Amino acid sequence: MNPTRSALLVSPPVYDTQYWAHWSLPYGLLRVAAWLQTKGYMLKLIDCMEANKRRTVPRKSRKVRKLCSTDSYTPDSWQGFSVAEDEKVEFCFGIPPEILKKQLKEIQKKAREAQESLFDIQVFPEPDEVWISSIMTYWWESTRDVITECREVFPNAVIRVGGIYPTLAPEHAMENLGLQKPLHLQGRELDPLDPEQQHRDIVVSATIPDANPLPLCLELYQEDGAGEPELEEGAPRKGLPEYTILTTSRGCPFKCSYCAANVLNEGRKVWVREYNSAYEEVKRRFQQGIKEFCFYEDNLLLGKNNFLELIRLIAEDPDLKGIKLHAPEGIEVRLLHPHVVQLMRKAGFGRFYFPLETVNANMQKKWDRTHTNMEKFFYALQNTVDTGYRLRCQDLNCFILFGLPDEDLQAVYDTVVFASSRVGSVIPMLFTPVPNTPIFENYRSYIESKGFDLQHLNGKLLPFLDYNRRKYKDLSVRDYTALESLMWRLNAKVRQESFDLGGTGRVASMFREIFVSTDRPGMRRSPLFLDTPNAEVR
Ligand code: B12
Repeated sequence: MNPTRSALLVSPPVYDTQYWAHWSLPYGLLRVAAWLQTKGYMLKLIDCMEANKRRTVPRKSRKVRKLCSTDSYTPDSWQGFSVAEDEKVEFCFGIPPEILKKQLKEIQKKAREAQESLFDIQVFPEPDEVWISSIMTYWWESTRDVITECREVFPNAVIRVGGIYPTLAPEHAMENLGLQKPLHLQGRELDPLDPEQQHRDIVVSATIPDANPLPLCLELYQEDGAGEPELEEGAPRKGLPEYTILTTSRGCPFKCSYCAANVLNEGRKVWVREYNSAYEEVKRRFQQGIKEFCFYEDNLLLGKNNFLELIRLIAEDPDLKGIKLHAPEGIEVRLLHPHVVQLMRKAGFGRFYFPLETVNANMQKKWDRTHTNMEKFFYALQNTVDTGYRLRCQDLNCFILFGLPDEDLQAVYDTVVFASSRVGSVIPMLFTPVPNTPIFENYRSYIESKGFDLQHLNGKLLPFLDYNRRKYKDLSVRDYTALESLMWRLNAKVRQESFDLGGTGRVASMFREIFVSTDRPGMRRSPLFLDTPNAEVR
């Protein structure tokens, strides 16, 4: 018989130039927690990215990174410091490692006090294991720093690292995280009760199949408030987050050249979570005061019938009145048929995000986006408008992808102008090359020639700027800043009701200046250097 094991779960901070904390629950780890509970584990969570009521996280300047480069430095003082045009400040978002260390020591102190106490008090002990979820590959350094701190405070604990980074770059994780002779296992091979595994550090790739259908263990946030009455009517029970994440399907049969879905899910198969179990989770959480549910999936509508059954149950349930559903990841336009959109509206989806990405058919083809085209985009748009979503408001939004190697900058401008004339907001997505994807492999020699490690391959650091200079000789950071700025200016129409291209307003004249002043978009004369407004930044 195995004695009860204890595991400390950690969601690391994020080192990045920007972070969007609106939906940042570590839902993979919370699902793993539910699974470990079925194995009898005693658990404690430290979520370094836990957001406040305004859904933001604290940030602290960390270093200055030069764009498209491996160079970085820390200024003597941040007071009055401003970056050069080709630099960005990298922040530590969330709880920084040095504060985490204090929290770990506090856990240790309480555990030791409890051990020495004559009374039998239930306190989380010094953990046997530390389980760390690691998401973006270019955030790997904070995982390393969390491991360093955990190791220092709990030298006897073994460490498990899982999530997207260890799935897409397992060799990198094995070598760079400071683990001790780690095992590398697939999620399906992981057995927490196996004595052999219990004594080793482990890097885990891919998902843990038995964990995937489980509800998130949000109770780990409740430690100090569990069982207390509700604070105000309808508010989540003390300690519970205001929203939760649902994953009702995984995987995608398509193989867009920049996407890692096939690697994350070990192939092109689509897995669905049975709709009744998701419905039960929604009902239970709603009764506890959680009103917002966000779907994070590889391709939401692929498990169509299952998804439709779930939202039909939600739409028809009078007890779920007032529920808000979100899908901030982008929905495949091909599958947005009229009955699907109608049901989604009835169930509580307030906004749509279309992954338009580009209007250029050649680029679509080059990225192997075989399942989408402009006709399908118009189809989805029409269906949402017919269902009552408003065209010119933030009801309908589009992602635009740019910063890719060999991109056609004219096509990016065309896409921005086109999308902005059709939907409420255009959301700039600076391209991030993801290890283990076809695009990454195609440009590997350039990436290696620059000496880039994973942290340099963050889209916001423009890793392909130098590459694209082969085509646009005088391309500069300024051109990308201008492009992003243009998108925000065009989005201003959502807040200011309308944007008249021929108007005398600042946005309109800036816009004309760009288009009139250049015959190609890698233009030099852009004056668009205003602060970007506080909007969604991905
Ligand atoms: C949610 C999401 C987003 C959100 C992020 C929200 C946020 N605030 O963090 C939004 C929409 C903003 C977003 C944006 C982007 N994203 Co994104 N996104 C995702 C998505 C759908 C889920 C990520 C996530 O949190 N997963 C949680 C995981 C870990 O949970 P899980 O799968 O249930 O976990 C299982 C296993 O991993 C394992 N496990 C998990 N943790 C642990 C821990 C231990 C110890 C163990 C043993 C096991 C384990 O067990 C679990 C149960 O089986 C993934 C695709 C995907 N399917 O994962 C893409 C993905 C991570 N995104 C990606 C990209 C490229 C981007 C963008 C950079 C797009 C761009 N511009 O090019 C942007 C930039 C984001 C940024 N802030 O820098 C890429 C990869 C990026 C990378 N290099 O790592 C992915 C993989 C998409 C893809 N298919 O290629 N994204």
